[in-house]
Amino acid sequence: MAEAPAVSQVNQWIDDAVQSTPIVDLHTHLYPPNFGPLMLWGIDELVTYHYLIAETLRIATIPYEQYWAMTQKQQAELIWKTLFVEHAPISEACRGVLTVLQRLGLDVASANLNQFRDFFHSQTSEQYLDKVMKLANVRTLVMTNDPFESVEREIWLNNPRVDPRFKAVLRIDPLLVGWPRVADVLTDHGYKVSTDLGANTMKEIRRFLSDWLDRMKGIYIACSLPPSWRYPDDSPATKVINEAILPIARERNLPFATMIGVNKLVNPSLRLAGDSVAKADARSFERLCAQNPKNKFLVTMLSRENQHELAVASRKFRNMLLFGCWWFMNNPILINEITRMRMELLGTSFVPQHSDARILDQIIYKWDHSRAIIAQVLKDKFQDIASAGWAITRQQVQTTVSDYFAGNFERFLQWTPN
Ligand code: FIX
Ligand code: ZN
Repeated sequence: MAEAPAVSQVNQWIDDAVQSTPIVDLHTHLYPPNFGPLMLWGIDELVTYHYLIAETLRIATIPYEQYWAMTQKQQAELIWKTLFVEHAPISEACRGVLTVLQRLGLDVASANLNQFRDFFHSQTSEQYLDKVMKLANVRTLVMTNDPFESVEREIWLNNPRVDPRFKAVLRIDPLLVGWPRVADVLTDHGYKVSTDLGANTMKEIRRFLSDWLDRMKGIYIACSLPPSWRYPDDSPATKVINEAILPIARERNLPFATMIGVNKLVNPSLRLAGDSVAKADARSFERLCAQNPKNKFLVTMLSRENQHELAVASRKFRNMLLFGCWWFMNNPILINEITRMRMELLGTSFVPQHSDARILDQIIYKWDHSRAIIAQVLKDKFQDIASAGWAITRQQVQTTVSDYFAGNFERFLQWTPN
């Protein structure tokens, strides 16, 4: 009978694989240095991340407009004083800043914001990108590229060189939830559309999608959807999905990614920090998969209450790939709960995490924190099968981690639904 490896040996294999396997980060808001103002990095960006703005303005109860009138330097100093000096930085978003500083080798205990600033001022964006991707052990950053955002649109219209470590994604929320306003924008951009959503308009929306997928070399089409989203129904969203997005996605064998459950701007005064969450309708997503078997779908949902039914739905539809612990789910307690549930329901066939990083430095902490949790869950799951007599091999551990961190997503991109 084969000698079973010791628990400590298996755990070492897991730690080695989790730390050494490069990641394909399949949803971020990051950009390469030549995208200018869109590439965010450094301590002042880290500290003024919208998660920390929301946490600060609960405590520093200055008028919202007073905060927005500050310079970013002043905003960072207010946030630092409020969340890191006057109070313990124990939230996940605060802890993340500390992890980044620590992994960069800075004197975290000094709590000296200006000293940290000196380090970042000594970096160039190009060298810092290399440093951060190496520290985070991330090999590919999948972007979120919005042709309705004027600064980004201008950059793309000038045919920018895209660092091969970055992959583009066509993000099209206004096409689904922005009617009738989006018709004027499309018209201004040279697409002959009307709010009647007739055949000619659908043809023009397909042309819009094709133009931008070609321009960006987009690897999937993405949107976020509110808790109220239903499919199918008699809304413009269903018509655009059925007559424009899905035909183009099938034609190009691209996934359509739906990120479901965000309540936009429940507090507009917080701007990007003003979004919230509510339970969405997973049945609508199941119908999207069931009624379009020749399409493939990436999916993540924002509400904790949707996670179990979504994992069960994933067992039913191989044309969907479940990914990540999105946004308000991206906290250790929920990453742990959901990753365990997904491993128990889906085994190796899902993508446990994405970073959703908006500031480059964040991939260091978002992946450090998630790697530690994923490793612990794997140790428990492998120990469970070892206890049942299974002979675990190093290769099996490595294959599992490689699938989670890159392989499942990359194979899904290649696969044609049959
Ligand atoms: O819709 C999205 O891509 C969300 O991830 C963002 O809008 C959100 O602000 C975010 O960055 C969450 O982590
Ligand atoms: Zn995002």
